[in-house]
Amino acid sequence: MRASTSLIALAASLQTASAHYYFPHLIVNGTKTPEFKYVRDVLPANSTSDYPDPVNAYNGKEAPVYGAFDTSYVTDIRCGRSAHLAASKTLTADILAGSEVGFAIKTYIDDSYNFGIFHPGPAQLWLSKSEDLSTDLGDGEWVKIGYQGPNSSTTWSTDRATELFFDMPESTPPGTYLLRLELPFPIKDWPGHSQWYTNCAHVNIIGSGGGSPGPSVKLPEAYNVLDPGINYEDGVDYNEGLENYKPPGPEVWSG
Ligand SMILES: [Cu+2]
Repeated sequence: MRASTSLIALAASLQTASAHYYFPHLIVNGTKTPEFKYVRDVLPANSTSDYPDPVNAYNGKEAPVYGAFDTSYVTDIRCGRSAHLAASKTLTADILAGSEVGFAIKTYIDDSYNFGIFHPGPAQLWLSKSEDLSTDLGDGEWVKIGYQGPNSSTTWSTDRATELFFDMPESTPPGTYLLRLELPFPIKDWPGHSQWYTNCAHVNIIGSGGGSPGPSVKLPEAYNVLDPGINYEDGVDYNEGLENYKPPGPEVWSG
């Protein structure tokens, strides 16, 4: 009994320390594409000096970026840690407007430590039109095109998911875009410590267009540490009052 109890405790601590996650696989036409082929590669947290959690022994690519939107590493919130450095080597995937597009998870060690998305929170998908993906810093206009929030007052639709799927709006104007997946892990009464799991793919949208995507915002300027979607308001918490949860950012444009 004793051994199994400590094994459970060990598993729980590993889960907390090491089983963070990232989303290096774009899913197009039902096919999971190779790691960081169409998604911008990111730097591991232990490669940067300003990472605010030096006690975490597992500071790889899966480690979150923290939502202190006023610091020097703030651009990491857009596409992941130093992802702009990988812009020129990231390939661009063709996506048919109106089709389903997805992202698949990866965790730090291997799939036996894959607990899926275990930090409760929403998933949001964003597009930013890009003239040149190889140099784009993500500092243009962003439009939210997808949202997966709570599915009851106590649970999240993203809970334990290993793949997330969205519809690319049918009237999206054709062209090249940054496609950004974002999973904030909101926090309560600890501004600046929300955790952000974000990755960006390079995509070329094909279709007849005709839509006018909007409203658009700049990221992370559209965010505030005290936004109730990031820092829970009274009555809302990880697993309660979720019927009142409002995600950060503008409303979804669905084409
Ligand atoms: Cu965590």
